[in-house]
Amino acid sequence: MRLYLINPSNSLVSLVKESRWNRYRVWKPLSLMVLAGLTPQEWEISIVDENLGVPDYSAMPLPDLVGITAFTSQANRAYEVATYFRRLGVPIVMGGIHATMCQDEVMERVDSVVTGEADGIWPQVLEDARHGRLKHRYDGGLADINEVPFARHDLLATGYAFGAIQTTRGCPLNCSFCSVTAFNGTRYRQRPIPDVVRELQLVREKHVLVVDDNLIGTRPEHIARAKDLFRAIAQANLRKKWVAQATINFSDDEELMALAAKAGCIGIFIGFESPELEGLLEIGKKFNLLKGRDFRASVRRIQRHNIIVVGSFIIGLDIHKPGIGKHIANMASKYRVDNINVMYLTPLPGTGLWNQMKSEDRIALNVFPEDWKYYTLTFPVARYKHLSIDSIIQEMNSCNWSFYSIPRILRRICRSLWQRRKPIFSLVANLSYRRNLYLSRKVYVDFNRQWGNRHD
Ligand code: B12
Ligand code: SF4
Repeated sequence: MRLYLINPSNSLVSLVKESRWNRYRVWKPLSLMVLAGLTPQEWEISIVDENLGVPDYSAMPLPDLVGITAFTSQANRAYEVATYFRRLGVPIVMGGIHATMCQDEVMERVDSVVTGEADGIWPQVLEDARHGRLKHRYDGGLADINEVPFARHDLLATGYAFGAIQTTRGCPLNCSFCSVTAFNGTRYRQRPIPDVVRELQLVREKHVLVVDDNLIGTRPEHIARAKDLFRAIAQANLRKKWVAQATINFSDDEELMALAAKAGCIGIFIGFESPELEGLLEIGKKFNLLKGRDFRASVRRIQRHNIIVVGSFIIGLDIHKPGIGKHIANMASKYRVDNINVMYLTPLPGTGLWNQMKSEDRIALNVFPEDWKYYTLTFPVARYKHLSIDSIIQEMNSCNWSFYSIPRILRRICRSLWQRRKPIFSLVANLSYRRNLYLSRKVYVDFNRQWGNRHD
């Protein structure tokens, strides 16, 4: 039995591929590697990541089943792939975040939809497919991740700078713009530490992305577990270098940071989202509100452990007025983060923000499924309170061009040289972001021409 597991190409990545600085920004589709790990041996598996190049499917042997994953922004391409294989009589199963949040839309376009986490249900789906009795819908719910087989790191072994691994799922914080709590639940579930260490040994790349939404969790016992995990990784002496996502609370515990660095942590991605208290309240990111938090001191404490800090911010909150772009760039520079990633406030299906904006008729790009391709967080898809489409794009540009101006990049490189913190890494990351700004100029002109009038 032959199974293709396909990650449909994403418009963002094709943009990214236009620049050679971006080799470090194409990441492995871990979901498909996890599914492959759950697949019985009688299936011959090929994982196709279209972000590395779309293969000539007609030149490949016909599979018995195709499984497709998709973030919302990949939904259109997912349907194209599904249509192609369905015409040839091959059954299609689609799962992942978009299939879960928009199951009715997906059910019309594929043979079978798997909602939720597939770990528990996937073997049954395959068994049903083998006997020609696929159901139209399966629900995996929230999986028990205590005893899942390891992801297949031997498949998709080349073409990426980073490997990928997951150690926890779920987040209790439920920020209004984020899908994680709706999808993975409020309970913070942790994989057994020995499993994580053994799986990490199977990752072939020297550099690894830990995909957890918040590697350190929210409670003292979560932090204790993170410390144990770091100790175990350090002790196993795997010589991996890894990057992960965590809250700013990471900076509050010296032992935690020291252990992370010892275990190979070289970068932390932190969602600052808004420099203003009102902004954080608006999106429900309560834990960033810790009284008296000095972000610059927090960032510096992390950097002292030779860990790079990437800060994520959002433009388009109801409190944002013209000038917000420069303001965010200035605040991020003041915090002295090494890089920023700025996104448009985007109502993703299934989130609190989606419900709110839908009820207020503020979803501007709403011809679905066609418009999903703009839900990359890099296009303004909503009606923003004080910013028109032109002005929000201007704010985004002014934020990025200001933070990634040559003098500011040079200042950051000099600082990392002075502090003996990975100046080359910092240079590559800064130039990669800057190069993308040139590419996105072109994209925004096209976007504006095509869709600007829909925002009014
Ligand atoms: C790692 C990650 C990335 C990596 C991508 C890695 C990749 N190529 O897959 C990077 C950094 C590139 C990235 C980029 C983006 N991301 Co992202 N990302 C994540 C993150 C943190 C983890 C994903 C992961 O690997 N999970 C581990 C695997 C094992 O879990 P899983 O993917 O959920 O898969 C399970 C089930 O979903 C299901 N399943 C999945 N696929 C399939 C397929 C079949 C056939 C079946 C049966 C089951 C099934 O079974 C799996 C096992 O249980 C998630 C948050 C999260 N917790 O999911 C956000 C998340 C998926 N990302 C999100 C977003 C918005 C983006 C961006 C659009 C934003 C941006 N500009 O950065 C881009 C778009 C990239 C793209 N390709 O489209 C949103 C997606 C929301 C949505 N509705 O689409 C999420 C949920 C975060 C959020 N804030 O809400 N991301
Ligand atoms: S943004 Fe981060 S903290 Fe907030 S709900 Fe999503 S994963 Fe949790």
